[in-house]
Amino acid sequence: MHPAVRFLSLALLLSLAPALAAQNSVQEFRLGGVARILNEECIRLTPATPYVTGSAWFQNPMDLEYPFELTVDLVLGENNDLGADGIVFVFHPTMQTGYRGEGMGFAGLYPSLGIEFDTYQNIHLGDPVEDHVAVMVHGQLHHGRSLAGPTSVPNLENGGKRPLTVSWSPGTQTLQVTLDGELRASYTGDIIANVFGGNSKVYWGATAATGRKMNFQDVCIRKLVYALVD
Ligand SMILES: [Ca+2]
Ligand SMILES: [Ca+2]
Repeated sequence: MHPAVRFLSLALLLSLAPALAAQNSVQEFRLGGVARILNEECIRLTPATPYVTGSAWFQNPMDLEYPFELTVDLVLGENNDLGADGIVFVFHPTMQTGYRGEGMGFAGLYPSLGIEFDTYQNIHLGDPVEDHVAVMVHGQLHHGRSLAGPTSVPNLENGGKRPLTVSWSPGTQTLQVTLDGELRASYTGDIIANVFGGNSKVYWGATAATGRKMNFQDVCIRKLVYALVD
């Protein structure tokens, strides 16, 4: 879309509904790699081209001392047999993009916590044959090091929007991952101390990549509930 058209339509939207001005928009994300704004709700992390990587990071850091509930839609493309590689929902101290292919833009990010939505079986990483969800640390893709999962899920690559809610309760130290209305992964532990070495302020975002096989892969903003911190 032409930038002027996007500006006009957003301005029109805000004039019609002033309350929406407080909501979050795709403009608040810093894009890396091949990621591009698709429309007012969605960022295309990767197009369906081989060997690319993309990332979208929310520009303000999150403080894990406070609870949050982040709801987005994931779109994992429409190539099932020939599709790859998937999207990772990531927490990391800086806004970087990791390695492509099986790395899904997450590999190499240290320290980090990532929730993967993996659409391609890499046998040497312990991937199940089905699309799957897992909680990973430090950009390590092998499931022998996963904090939770892998949990097999029905085919993710049907072109549709998959609602994802990631929530964190510092009181119970529980991270929960709900996809398509089903709780698919849960991890309880001291993420601040054990993953981030005592640093509670991290950025969050989504990364994705393709390899020899490919898919377009998008993240769309739904509802972000978090504490405003300095
Ligand atoms: Ca994989
Ligand atoms: Ca699939």
